[in-house]
Amino acid sequence: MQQAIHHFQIMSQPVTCKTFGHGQINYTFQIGTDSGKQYILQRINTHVFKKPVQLMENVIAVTEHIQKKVSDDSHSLRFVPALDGKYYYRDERRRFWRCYEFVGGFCLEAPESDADFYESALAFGRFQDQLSDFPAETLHATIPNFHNTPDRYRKLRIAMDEDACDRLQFVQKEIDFIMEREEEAGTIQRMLESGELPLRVTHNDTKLNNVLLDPKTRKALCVLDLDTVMPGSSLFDFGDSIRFGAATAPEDVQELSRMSLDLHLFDVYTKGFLDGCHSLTRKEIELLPLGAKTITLELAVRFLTDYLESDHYFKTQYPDHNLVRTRAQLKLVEDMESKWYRMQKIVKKYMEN
Ligand code: GN1
Ligand code: MG
Repeated sequence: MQQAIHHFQIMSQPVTCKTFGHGQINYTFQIGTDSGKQYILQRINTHVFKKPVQLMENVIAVTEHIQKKVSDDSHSLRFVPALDGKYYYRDERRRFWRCYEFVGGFCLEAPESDADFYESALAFGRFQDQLSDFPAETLHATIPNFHNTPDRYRKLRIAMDEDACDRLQFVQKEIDFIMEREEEAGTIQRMLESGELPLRVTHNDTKLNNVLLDPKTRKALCVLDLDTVMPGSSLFDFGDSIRFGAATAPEDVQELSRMSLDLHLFDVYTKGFLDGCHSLTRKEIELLPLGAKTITLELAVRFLTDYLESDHYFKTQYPDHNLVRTRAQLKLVEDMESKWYRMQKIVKKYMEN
């Protein structure tokens, strides 16, 4: 890694290097230099991201677009070119590196206050807003059909037909629940296809820990981890933050009575997201609750598919882990349904402001 940094156009001498953050996929290092300037050096996990050149094309196009819109350098990522001018360096072992300027800041694993959650909403809302005039169709789909919910149902049906490890017998209740909601679950995808909803640039990993916060003010600086940036619906970015951050229990909680939607946090996030993003259409705002419900149901479908296919996609810690996750997500869907009217009321409140 000390070798890799020398292949980037940094103007000063590297003097320190330590690991940075808690990323599960890429390998991330913070580099200090003799001028005081700091950099982040990352090695991309090419088992997960099989087309790293396309991935970097997406990331660079998106960050350059954002840079034109912000006045402060710390409000967007700034990648450093390699010596050959490309925004990556491939070492002799074909490992794939990239580098960006580090302006300081920290990330949180869980919100410590409403204000933290609000800041993450603001950051993801702004991200959506800054990219509202970006031609989404020019981006590569780094994972095709990632949030195509009907396609996720199709894959579940294949897994049911194959029933590779004889687990179908244990999940009839879950399958019934999922199938009863199939029609509604396809709504957003159908509206994207018909043009009723705009295709936008979406982040696809809108968890709190992907927001860089200012150490002094705790205000959001910018959004990190742009590896899954792809064309998609704003509703799913909103929805995934709710699914993860406004739930009262972890996504793999066993005790289902602990899992519900925290309406207060839903309110906080909705306000932040809309404060940050003024370019959503009326239809998109109206459908925010459906975004939260659909992405939660879709993830349940993905967990259940993986369970039936003997757990090859998501990392599992015990044999029924994916089934436990499925049930927790379905419980959250059920709870959203029971709070549907109140979710819509919250959204309406901000729509009229
Ligand atoms: C995966 O690895 P992580 O936690 O960033 C998954 C997401 C799921 C999430 C559920 C590329 O994300 O879509 O919501 O697990 N990412 C990919 O825990 O499949
Ligand atoms: Mg991630």
